[in-house]
Amino acid sequence: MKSTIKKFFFTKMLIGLGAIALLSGCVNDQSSKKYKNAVDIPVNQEMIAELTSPPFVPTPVGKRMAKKLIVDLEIQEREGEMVSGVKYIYWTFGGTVPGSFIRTRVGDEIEFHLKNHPDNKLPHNIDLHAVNGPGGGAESSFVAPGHEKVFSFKVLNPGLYVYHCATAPVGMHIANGMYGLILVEPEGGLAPVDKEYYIMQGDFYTEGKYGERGLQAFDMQKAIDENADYVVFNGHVGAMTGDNAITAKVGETVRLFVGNGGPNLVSSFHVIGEIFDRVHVEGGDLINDNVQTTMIPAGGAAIVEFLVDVPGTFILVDHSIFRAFNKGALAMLKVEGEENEKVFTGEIHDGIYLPEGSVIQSMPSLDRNAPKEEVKALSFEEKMKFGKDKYMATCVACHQANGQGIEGAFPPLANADYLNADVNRAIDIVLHGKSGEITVNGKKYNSVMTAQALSDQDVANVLTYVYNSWGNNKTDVTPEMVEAVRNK
Ligand code: HEC
Ligand SMILES: [Cu+2]
Repeated sequence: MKSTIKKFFFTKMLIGLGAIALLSGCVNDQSSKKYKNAVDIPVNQEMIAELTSPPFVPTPVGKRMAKKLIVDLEIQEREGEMVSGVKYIYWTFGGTVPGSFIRTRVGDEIEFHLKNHPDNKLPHNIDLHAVNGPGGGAESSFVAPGHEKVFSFKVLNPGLYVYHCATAPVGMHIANGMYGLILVEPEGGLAPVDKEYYIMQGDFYTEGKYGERGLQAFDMQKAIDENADYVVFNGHVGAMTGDNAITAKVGETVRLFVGNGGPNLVSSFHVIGEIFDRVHVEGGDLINDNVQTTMIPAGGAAIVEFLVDVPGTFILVDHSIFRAFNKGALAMLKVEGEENEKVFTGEIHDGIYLPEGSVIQSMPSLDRNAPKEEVKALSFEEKMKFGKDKYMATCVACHQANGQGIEGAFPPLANADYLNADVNRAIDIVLHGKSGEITVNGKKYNSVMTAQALSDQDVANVLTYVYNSWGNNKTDVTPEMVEAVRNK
């Protein structure tokens, strides 16, 4: 009797163990299924991807079979207008900010051609968040002006993904507009809607304040401080207002592909007078219904869908509201159709946020001459130490840790003939910036270094460090020398 019971339990245990083993086998299978399937989806034909400029998106993928999709994207560095009277040099994927919209499906094999226009000054690359692979493609796509790089990847995960440049200094490339969206449709496509649009937020940092006229250079310090002068949809103030507003008719369903390039700020995306019927949270599979404001992280996205019930002008904002009304994060959706007593009446004048009259323009930009620090005599060792700290905080992003620079973009400071030939010229460059063609160690550079907001003592320290490192000529730069150049 006893032994029978024992046997019974023993058998049960075995069955139990077997079941656990079976179950866990099953679970493993399940979790890897999606992934495996996408990898194994066959592609047979080739097709050139349709790319569109914001606010438009390519035609839906829907039910088409997986293909080899050729994406041809050209990087262009070009001048644009941030707001009327304010010029900015944008770095773009495809000539626009955000860059061209790419639309693909799970199972596609993308052959990506990244072209860097010969007139460009800098090398660039692309990191697509839709890629499973090192750097999201960044490592394989680093491309100098006048060159083209080709790499390919299998599209595995559905969703809405950000792409961006990841060339050092990464923050600067993103801040200049190098981001866009790539949509990966699931098997069978997305549910059809009447209108689809592409909108992407970005924050910009300029030497002048909001609205200060003229060509405005990128301001690294403001970017580091996350102190944005402009927060905009689609690259500049007013990109989607007035005549540029997106449109729909009463009763239509609208789908917005919303991205946030950053580089710094998180968006609280909201449409005044509308409720999002459906939000694909963070651009993924999770659906949230009846949402007022959805969070779009920097380097993230969301898909929002809603039916427009009444005519009117609907205002799209970052609900961090000073950004909307004082920094540009405002767009418009104009809905036409049957009048209705309960209409939302948007008595918004186009351009209320424009600089004319609405912004104090008399603010001076960073006054680099004003606060002259007390000149303390530092020992050579102290100058080297403080100089190195300053170098690592200020210059390293471009000239690199050992002063080697980046060929084609940032000239070397290590063993540099240009630097060693003329110390006053070097001081002048740090104080006032430098642009135009120069030749350093036999290689040509034609780019822009912005003026560095440093005190005379800091300039002396950092240059003493540079001159006494990496095989340079050991010049000891004093604050008096810097002051003399500053007063010239
Ligand atoms: C945002 C990128 C950037 C930063 C930051 C930067 N530079 Fe430069 N620098 C450049 C570029 C680009 C040039 C070449 C400009 C041109 O082509 O006319 C340059 C040129 C120079 C030159 C002359 C060329 C040479 O190789 O000797 C010196 C000297 C120099 N920088 C020093 C510095 C020092 C010191 C710092 C930090 C205090 C600094 N730079 C910070 C981008 C930068
Ligand atoms: Cu770039």
